[in-house]
Amino acid sequence: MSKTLRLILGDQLNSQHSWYKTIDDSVTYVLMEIRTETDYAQHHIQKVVGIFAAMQSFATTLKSEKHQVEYIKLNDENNFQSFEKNIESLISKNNFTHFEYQLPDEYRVDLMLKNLCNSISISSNAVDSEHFFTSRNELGNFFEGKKTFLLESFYRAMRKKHNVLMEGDKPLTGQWNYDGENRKKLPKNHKPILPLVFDNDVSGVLEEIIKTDINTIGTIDAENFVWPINREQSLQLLDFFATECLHLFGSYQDAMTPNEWSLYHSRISFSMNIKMISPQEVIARVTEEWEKRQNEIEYNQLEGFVRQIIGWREYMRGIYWLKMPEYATMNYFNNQEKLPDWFWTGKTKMTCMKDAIDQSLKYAYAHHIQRLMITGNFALLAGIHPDEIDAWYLGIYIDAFEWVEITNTRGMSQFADGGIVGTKPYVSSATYIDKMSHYCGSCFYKKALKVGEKSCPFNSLYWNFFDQHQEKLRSNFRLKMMYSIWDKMDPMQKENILIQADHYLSNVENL
Ligand code: FAD
Ligand code: DLZ
Repeated sequence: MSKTLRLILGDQLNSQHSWYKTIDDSVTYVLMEIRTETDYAQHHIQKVVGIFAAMQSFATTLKSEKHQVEYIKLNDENNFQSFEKNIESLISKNNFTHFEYQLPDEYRVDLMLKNLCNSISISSNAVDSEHFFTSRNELGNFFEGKKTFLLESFYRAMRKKHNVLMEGDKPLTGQWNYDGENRKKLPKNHKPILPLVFDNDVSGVLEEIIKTDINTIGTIDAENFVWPINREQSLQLLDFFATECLHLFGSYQDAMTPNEWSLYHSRISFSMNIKMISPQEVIARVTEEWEKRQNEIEYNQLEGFVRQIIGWREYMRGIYWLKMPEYATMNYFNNQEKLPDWFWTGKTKMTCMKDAIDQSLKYAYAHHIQRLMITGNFALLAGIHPDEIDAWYLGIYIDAFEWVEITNTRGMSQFADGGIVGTKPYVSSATYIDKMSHYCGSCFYKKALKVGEKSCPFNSLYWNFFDQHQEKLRSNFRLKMMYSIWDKMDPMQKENILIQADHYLSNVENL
């Protein structure tokens, strides 16, 4: 009799997958909590707990639908703590005749599964995960023969191909992109909507993790776990976003303010990345809401959001599969410094950095501009080695999976890919941070000062960055204005700025 074993990875909790359309007693699904996955990064405790809780919930759903499920728990005696060893053991114990898996999103796991299939004695095959709009190679094919990989051209092609916000072959409203309208600061007395949070009791999951020596970061309230752990909650969060946040999403997408951790962002990246909901569902839900409430929801809010999902998210995945494994070693500026210890504690006098790090430790979440223009900006200005920065981002965020983490971190944020993802490095002085946030007013450092012990470190480090990397950056058309300002600056002032930057870089642990 033929017997099939199907592997479900922790980020493949897609109940809508065609695998589950038929109940078949000859098919067994396996999910496993294992040390290779808990230990390849120092994950935030909420990430490990969230993934385990979602895996357990998914297994329960499958069982209730009468699928055969094998769930290997972290501390089970028969857990060999790796995909390969557990699968080999199951095959020999249960006489499976065929092995199947869904294409994983991570290069490391893809390679491991291919090797495993070559080494086992039974037949095997991989199927699509039926989640993304694009296949792994689609972006590579789209840009074939091109030297640059412009998001905008990919985004437009995606809109056309999937008929999203289109009127025939023209963009709805006649304009493709409303990014220019999406850069507002939050008005001083504006009170953002309170985020929808869940109160999942995941203390049982946490207890099992505590029994081990798994090294995690951050804190957790396990009796009131705020993140969605199943499809139903994920859909609720999406609904909350559509009804309560979408109308201001674009406007305040780049805004930052102390103690408000998510503003009008959707916080659905975790649900999407572990596939509890699909990007197609997300697009359909927000479009439906806009169609119903066009008098309340401006089109730029919708377009800004759709661009993140069908544009950036698919684009990053495509770049990942096109450029791995080389991508993981790129270091365009040859940065070598160590990440300051306070990245792990939040103990810094810079209010913006403290706020972004503190909330990351508390919620395993920071929104895009905090990741890009606060922590990422500082790390690049301070010349931190991209490996160190990747390790931090891959660990700390609940939504962090290498395909979308590394392309955002090494690519968009650190320009370590030399300009594959971005056309210029995302760096800024205090001017930008102050323009988009309410951080600077309460800061120990002074946003207007470039030198002196109270000068904002972002200011001198910003000019130091351009000075240091002239050879690589001066010819970049988009940086022409910055170099022209730097060139015209009084030589004495320039020297003082560079001395100040040098001082800060030598004392980076004490900032
Ligand atoms: P929203 O602001 O509500 O956006 C909606 C959705 O759009 C997100 O859920 C996400 O799926 C998608 N999206 C938006 N921007 C991007 C982007 N640049 N790349 C890919 N998808 C995007 N995103 C991750 O999912 N995992 C990561 O590990 C990750 N690491 C990042 C590291 C750095 C340094 C930076 C600058 C960005 C990173 N991002 C990552 C992208 C982005 O910051 C997050 O997707 C977003 O903050 C998640 O919160 P949200 O769901 O509230 O997003
Ligand atoms: C991130 C993660 C963690 C912490 N633990 C597990 C696990 O125990 N079992 C599992 O199947 N998946 C886990 N994951 C998610 C995987 O790392 C992810 O599925 C692969 O990296 C492929 O993207």
